[in-house]
Amino acid sequence: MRTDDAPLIRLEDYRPSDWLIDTVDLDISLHPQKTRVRALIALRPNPEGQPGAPLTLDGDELALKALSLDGKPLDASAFTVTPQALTIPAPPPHDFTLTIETEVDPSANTKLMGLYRSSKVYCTQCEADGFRRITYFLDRPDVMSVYTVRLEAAKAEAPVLLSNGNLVATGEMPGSDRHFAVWHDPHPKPAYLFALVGGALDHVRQDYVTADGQKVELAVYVEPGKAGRAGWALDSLVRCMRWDEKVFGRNYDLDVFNVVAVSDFNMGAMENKGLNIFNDKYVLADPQTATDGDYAAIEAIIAHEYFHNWTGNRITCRDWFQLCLKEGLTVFRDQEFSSDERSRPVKRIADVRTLRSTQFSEDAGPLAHPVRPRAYKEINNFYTPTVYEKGAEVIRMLKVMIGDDAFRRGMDLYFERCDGTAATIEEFLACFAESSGQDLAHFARWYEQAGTPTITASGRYDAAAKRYTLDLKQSTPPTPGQAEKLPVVLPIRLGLVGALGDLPLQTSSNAYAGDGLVVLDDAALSITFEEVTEAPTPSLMRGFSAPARLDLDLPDAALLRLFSTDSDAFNRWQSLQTIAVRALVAAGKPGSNQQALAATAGALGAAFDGFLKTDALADPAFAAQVLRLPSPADIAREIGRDVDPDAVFAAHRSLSAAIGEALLGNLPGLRAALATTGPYRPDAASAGRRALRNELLGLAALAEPAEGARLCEEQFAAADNLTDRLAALAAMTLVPGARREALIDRFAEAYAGEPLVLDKWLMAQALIPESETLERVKRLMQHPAFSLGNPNRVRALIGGFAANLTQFNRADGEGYGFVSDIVIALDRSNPQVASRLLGSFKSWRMLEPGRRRLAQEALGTVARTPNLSRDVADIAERALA
Ligand code: 0A1
Ligand code: ZN
Repeated sequence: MRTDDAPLIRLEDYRPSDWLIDTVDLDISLHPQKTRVRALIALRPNPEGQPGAPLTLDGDELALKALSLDGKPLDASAFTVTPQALTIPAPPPHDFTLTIETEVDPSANTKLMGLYRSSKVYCTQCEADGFRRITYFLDRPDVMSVYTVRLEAAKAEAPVLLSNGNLVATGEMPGSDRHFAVWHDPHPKPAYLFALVGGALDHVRQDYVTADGQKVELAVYVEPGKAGRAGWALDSLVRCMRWDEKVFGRNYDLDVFNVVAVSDFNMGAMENKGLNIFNDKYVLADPQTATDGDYAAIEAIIAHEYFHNWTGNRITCRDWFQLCLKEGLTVFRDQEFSSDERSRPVKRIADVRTLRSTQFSEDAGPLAHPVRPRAYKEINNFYTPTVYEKGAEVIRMLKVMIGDDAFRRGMDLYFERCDGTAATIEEFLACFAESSGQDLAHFARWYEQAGTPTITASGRYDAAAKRYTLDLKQSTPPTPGQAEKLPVVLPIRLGLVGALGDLPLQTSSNAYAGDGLVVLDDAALSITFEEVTEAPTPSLMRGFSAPARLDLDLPDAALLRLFSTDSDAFNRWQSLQTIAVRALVAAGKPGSNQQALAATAGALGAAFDGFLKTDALADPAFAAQVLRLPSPADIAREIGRDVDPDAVFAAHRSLSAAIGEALLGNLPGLRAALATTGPYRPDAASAGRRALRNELLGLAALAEPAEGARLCEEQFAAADNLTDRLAALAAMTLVPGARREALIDRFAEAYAGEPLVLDKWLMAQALIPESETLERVKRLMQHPAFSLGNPNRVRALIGGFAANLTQFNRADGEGYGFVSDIVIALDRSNPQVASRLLGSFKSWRMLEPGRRRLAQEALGTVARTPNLSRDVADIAERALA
């Protein structure tokens, strides 16, 4: 179906289901091409639905083999069936059962939705609407059922058989090579949380006792031979389970918790009840095949999926418009977990970088949508940075607004009141209104209104009266379908910084909530602080207290002062970023004066140099963040219109190289001091040392290419871990020439047979900012390490290229043509991966006219392709609207 024909699904049209399904008994006989599914479902009229309504069950590419009602075959005249739906126009007006037999071909399933095979392992992905590819069902999250699942398979092919809940029986099938396992999940759940796994898998396991004394068997299943790489995921699981007990009072609720890693997966991972299925990229780790970043991501995603057990599974979503109810909240929870396990300021900085690069850019383009969208054609296109990351920011603001205690009481109330239900944002917010006594009606606008607000601030000091007045304004630019914007509630954490640190804050303004918090909930606000004994420097939006842009015109000297004196680590980091952004925005506009950039390079170089000589070694992870400039894509987004990516890149390059030069004298000594000793350890402190050391390597490669290349070779040869080897490769990609090509080849030899490592190798090459890169990427598509059939390979090579600011946006349009051709080809086998790739065009409107026209043409070519999936057609249509 073309998207123009696809119905627009609206939040306001929500109606409860006319029918409910209390229990589901699945009997699934696994076979590579002919898997038989028998579903016995117990239906009941919903007292909240329409009495006597027909029954329509969802399907997707299904083949019905048999159907009976209350055990008796149903006459063909009593129902209609297509691959998409099974309808009984006049069902009995009371409870009844249906037994539905379907046959599915998991080997032919390239969409990786429903039941499919990944490297011979049977697995499922049912969120958002994949269950209907297994059997006809009421595939909507507010229909919650108790599942009993019998799995049967050839013993040799699938010695391991897993499903949700607890294992209740296993056995052999007499006289055959087959065996079975029966799983029962006592917790009612929506179909999207159903899962099964069957295959030859190794595992690591550990016993766990919950805070309330329940014994749980934990296990992580991986491909044969990879159990040695599953330990970190298991260790992370144990830590996040303890953390959820301690911080949110949440205990686990089944006898087993299984995690399975598969190599073909559309997303990161999935929170199926008691049986989380993961992209193996977010499970497998050892020092030789995973970087520090991978270790941190595994820890975070294991936690994310585990935390869904309460925020998502025990309490699920009424409908898909409420997606942020589980996703924003669960991202918030995993961010907090990582902050507690690692460094809170460094985690915050990393998260804000991600938010700005992914969500702010989404909000600024044609795909912008509210945290809770009002309408969609294809829900799979709404697993976005806005729903996830901005959704988490909204929870974070809520906590700041009502305070830690009321937040925890609100969460407790939510768990108590909504447990076992499919809930809404309104029900969630009501718990916090109650726990805090605050009216959250205005705050709720964050869920409805798209776009990134800008806070414009300016300050005035009256020395005679010892008064400091801050004028604050907010505005939000229009987004598709929302031309007019209203003010949102902006919690602004702030301090007034004097020569010796923070000055006391004294004001009679109602907007001051105490504890350094000002709430801007109107279009404008003036707030005066009294008894301010010296001219202060304002430090606003401490900890990035709202997902907004700040427009505050502080001179470089004041920002440099904040860098050395601010008590807020986030704003120390932000101060130097602001200096860099401002200079790069000015220098990145075509025909701009490069003189100012040289002055900034001098100032930043001196600040970095001084910092590195004094306190950088005390917190190398923070220092690495300080040294890492905003990316060229960040600068392009800040410029916002008529962007020439080459000009932005050139400015960025020249600033980075100049800063590198200013640091050269320091480099050898610092790199030596930062070297880690002893065997590789993935902890945050060791990772921080490597991060700073490798940041310096990148600057060296830019400042002094020949010496930088030598350092890369030396580091590559000496390293005992992937983090340092990959950093050497990445730094070397900045230095064109034979030595680079030699290192690229050495890397491929060293990691032949390691697909996840070769993904990084593919991506490093796809990101080379040179005009030969497109040819290189085309060549790499022929490399045995690449396959269009595997989402990780596609994201690494093609997704990497699409993230290459200058090469994707080549002035001749070849980058757009290449990516759009792949989107069209991929759409036939895997629409979800294709549509995500097409999302790379989301910032096309900010480009200069030449590129804008070429990008628009490429999007038009996609949009006009016959038989597009709903996923791709929807993105193309909205991107062009
Ligand atoms: N709920 C998962 C994300 C997810 C969504 C859709 C998927 O199907 C293709 C897979 C995973 C999470 O938040 O982790
Ligand atoms: Zn999630």
